[in-house]
Amino acid sequence: EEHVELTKAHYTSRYACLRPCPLVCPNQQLVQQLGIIRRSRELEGKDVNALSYDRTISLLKAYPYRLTSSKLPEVSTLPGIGEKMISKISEYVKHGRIRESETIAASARFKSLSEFTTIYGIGASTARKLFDTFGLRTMADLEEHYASRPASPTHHQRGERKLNTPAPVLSIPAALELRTDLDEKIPRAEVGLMHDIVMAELGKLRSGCLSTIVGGYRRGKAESNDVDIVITHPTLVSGSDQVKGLGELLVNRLYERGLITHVMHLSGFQPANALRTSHWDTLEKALTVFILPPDNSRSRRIHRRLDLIFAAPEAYWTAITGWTGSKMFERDLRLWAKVERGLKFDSTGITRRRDSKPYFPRSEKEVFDLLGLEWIDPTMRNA
Ligand code: DCP
Ligand code: MG
Repeated sequence: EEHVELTKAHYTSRYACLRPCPLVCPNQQLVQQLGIIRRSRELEGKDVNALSYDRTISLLKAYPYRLTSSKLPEVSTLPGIGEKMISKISEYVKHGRIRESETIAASARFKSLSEFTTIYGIGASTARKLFDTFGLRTMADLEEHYASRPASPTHHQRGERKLNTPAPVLSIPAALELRTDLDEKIPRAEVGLMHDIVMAELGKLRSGCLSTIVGGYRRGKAESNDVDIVITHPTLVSGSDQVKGLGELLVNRLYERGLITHVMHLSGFQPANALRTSHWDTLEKALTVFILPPDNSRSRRIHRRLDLIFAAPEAYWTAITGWTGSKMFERDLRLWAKVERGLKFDSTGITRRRDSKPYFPRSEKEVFDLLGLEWIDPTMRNA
């Protein structure tokens, strides 16, 4: 792999996919404080403002120097950092804290909304409704609320085509029951173990499958919130239902073996309200709850979130690139491809916009080459 010398052109680029960015940056504390404001904007439904915090945070994460007052002029010239952001950053540089972040973090509303949205199936708008309309404040309130009403499908499930699996759908009450498990981060070793167990089961159904663990794990995170695995087989015919078939076969096998306990979503279904820029693509995927097999060495078995993404061989490398993240890296990868290269990038492939000519990269390096991007190692895609 080629080594990229970091220059000013890298960290001042307007595209996150041109900015090598480590997991932990020299201004981590500032990034964390701005992250609280960003999260609050998101919880309050102010998505446009949340995105401008996202962009600022992403630029700061790639900024390679510790921020002091002498660096403020340079930071002010970073692309897309507006005056409001500069004043927050200056406040931090001067006082070591941001007043608004502290106020938000201490507010009861922020605490409740943050807690509610940790439950799978409860998004920001549902959380606000639970807080404002139903007056709920705590997890105990939430439990009582959902105990007294029939399990209604979460918004991902509405309108979805029928799941071809007997695995139960994870309802909000079920997600509430599993919350202490699902809140727990997954250490790298367990991510690897989960992958090996899943692939061993798949190997019994079909030999010769290929897989890559993607998401935060691939970017080097010490612990993950879920496990994301991209899977293909060299003989799968794209456009047929072979890819979906392989996915259902695996999910049903894992369910029969007691390794998958719930499924949230299966198939290439796209929620009607999915943002154009979100990671929803038309790849076949199964969003599931997984549990390791009983083992004498483990005193407690923890339910884990497991996402399985199935791709035809032509889409394998774009699926890997598209699911490695970070979110901002992916967002700007699509934007770069479109604006600067006249190409459409998503996890299912690369096409030329003017005539829809498809490209079939055979490695991740080829994905970068096709998009005209300098190679960035996955561990430096934490923009
Ligand atoms: N993704 C995306 N856009 C989104 C959400 C996800 O492009 N809105 C892509 C990039 C992510 C990958 O999918 O890295 C996996 O998403 P996760 O939510 O699993 O996030 P991570 O794996 O990065 O972190 P973690 O699972 O530890 O929270
Ligand atoms: Mg993940």
